Amino acid sequence: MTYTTLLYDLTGGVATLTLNRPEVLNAFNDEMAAEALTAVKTAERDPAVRCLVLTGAGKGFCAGQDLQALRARAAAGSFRAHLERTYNPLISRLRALEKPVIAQINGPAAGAGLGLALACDLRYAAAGAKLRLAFSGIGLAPDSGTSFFLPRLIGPARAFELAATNAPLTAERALAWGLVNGVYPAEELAAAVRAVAEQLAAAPTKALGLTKRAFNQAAHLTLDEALAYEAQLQEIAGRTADYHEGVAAFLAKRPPAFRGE
Ligand code: T3D
Repeated sequence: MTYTTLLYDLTGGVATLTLNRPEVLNAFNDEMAAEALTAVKTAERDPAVRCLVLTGAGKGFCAGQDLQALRARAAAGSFRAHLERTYNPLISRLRALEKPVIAQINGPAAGAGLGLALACDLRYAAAGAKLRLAFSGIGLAPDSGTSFFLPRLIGPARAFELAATNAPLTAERALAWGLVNGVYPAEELAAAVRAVAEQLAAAPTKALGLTKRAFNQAAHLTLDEALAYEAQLQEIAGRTADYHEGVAAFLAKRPPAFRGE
């Protein structure tokens, strides 16, 4: 598959999707949204992919919707139709992807770009990187899953404050609030993320996928429902080759060699 607005690399079980419109801080046009969805589906289908990293080319992670493109289509179509065609399937597919997904936030993340990062399982940011909801800055309401993820991650009061004031959230404060998992000097970020990604790519992929499924479901289950669902998922995990390898390795006092099967 050839992409024009992003780069896609697969090395050592880690797929890296790099948004590649650096002149606009990797803001989304429709083509990039479509290509990002294709790349996520490719990572989903390819058994060689055992971890996915999302990042941006140049100085930014992703500045959200390209505002030039937004203005150009303002007369033509509804927001609703656009969101249903672009960001909604992307965010939804990313969240449902049963492999670990890491956001490598190398610079500003705003609007739908922040939504993209929030839909990932782990977030690591460059020191000084700024996160901004951005929607109220242009008179819009939150979309791209930000209204779902942000209050759950940092609480409704902090989330509303960010949404209403459009204040930037620094990577350092995001770390203190539990929104990102780590902050590194910009020049060390890629190596730090790569180390985590390689560790996850060597993990029992199916078990991690089921972990995501469990966490996603648990958000709207009662305890008893969650317990029943866990038992159901464990039945699936217990039939994987990696489960047998994990137990065998433990008993043989050797490190497990998980194959993601
Ligand atoms: O139906 C629908 O599509 C609705 C969907 C909405 C989803 C959304 O994402 S809405 C939110 C859209 N995004 C924004 O409003 C963010 C706008 N950008 C910013 O607020 C700032 O650029 C940042 C906080 C992201 C970064 O600030 P800073 O100071 O680091 O960079 P900058 O100088 O503002 O931007 C650098 C360049 O990127 C600049 O171009 P230039 O002057 O060098 O030629 C700037 O215009 C361009 N740029 C940044 N963001 C966008 C953009 N160009 C187009 N669209 C952008 N979103």
